[in-house]
Amino acid sequence: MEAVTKTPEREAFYKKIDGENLTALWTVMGDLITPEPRSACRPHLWKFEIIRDYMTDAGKLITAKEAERRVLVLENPGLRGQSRITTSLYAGVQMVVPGDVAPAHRHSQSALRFVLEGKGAHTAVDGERTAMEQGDFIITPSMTWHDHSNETSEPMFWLDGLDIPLVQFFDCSFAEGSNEDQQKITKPSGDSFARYGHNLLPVDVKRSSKTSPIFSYPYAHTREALEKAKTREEWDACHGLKLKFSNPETGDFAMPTIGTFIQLLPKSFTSARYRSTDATVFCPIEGHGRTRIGDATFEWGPRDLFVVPSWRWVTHEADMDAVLFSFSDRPVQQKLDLFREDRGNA
Ligand code: 1HN
Repeated sequence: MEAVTKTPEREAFYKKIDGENLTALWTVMGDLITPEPRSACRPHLWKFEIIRDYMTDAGKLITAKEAERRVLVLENPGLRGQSRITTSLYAGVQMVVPGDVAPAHRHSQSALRFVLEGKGAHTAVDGERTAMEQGDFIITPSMTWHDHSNETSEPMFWLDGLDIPLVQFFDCSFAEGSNEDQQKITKPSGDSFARYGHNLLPVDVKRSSKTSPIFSYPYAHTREALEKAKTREEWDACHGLKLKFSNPETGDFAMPTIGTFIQLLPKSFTSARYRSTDATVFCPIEGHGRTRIGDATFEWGPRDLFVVPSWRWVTHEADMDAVLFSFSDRPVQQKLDLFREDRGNA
């Protein structure tokens, strides 16, 4: 869309209507309706080792209880001050040290955890406690009570992903704290997986939640699925082998607002270029490699975090078998008929 020429009469008119909270569409239309996504979100990589060191400093400054959540927010360099890693999503790295209790609360924002380091700390969701291990993907559905604790002797680190900017956009944030630091445990550990994790569903029970009834997807299972699939050597040119975490009740994404994925890039694989409208946060958990985003190249290893903005060309390269967790707002875009992808010619 062409920019409209300025004339003194037009400028005077704009100034006059401005006082009445009016704007002439023809002065702003080109910024509203762009031929392609034009995002302020920038590609970026955070080294886990650097975050880990700062988190250790944070551990000396504040307890999880006082902080409520001891988290360093990953702020996209193009979106500073907004607690956003992409335009629609929030990400942070959380540390829970031995003896910590991150007190129970609940909110309308949905959260995911992807465990980066440590073994055996617990999160409780909706009356069920689960032990966390590296590579586990754990869901905290909207409005479910959740608290975290660490009774082990090692600090625990995980990636938090939340739909905070989406909820902010729709102005539907609700939150409350609890009088009890830790919620009452009403179900045995592993209950949600035992009920829903075996390709069987209760025949007559209708749940109303759009979030998967499984709240922990243990890495042991995820890794096995990838390893079994690897023997088939059916590599996708753009993604290697990429799977989505799914809700067994619907076959849809595990969470209504955030799509979560796990991906194996085999040793020496270089992907064909790919772009999509869902800006994506990646977290490698095994292996080393590099990702090219537009004309920037990011070298990554286990637990590093990087972000690919909407509609930027991406290629991945793995030096050894690599496993990458990722998440984006794809479920929302697909439901609104907005999602678009481009596989180059692959
Ligand atoms: C939250 O509830 C958690 O429960 C982590 O661990 C990060 C960031 C903003 C708002 C709520 C958690 C959060 C959060």
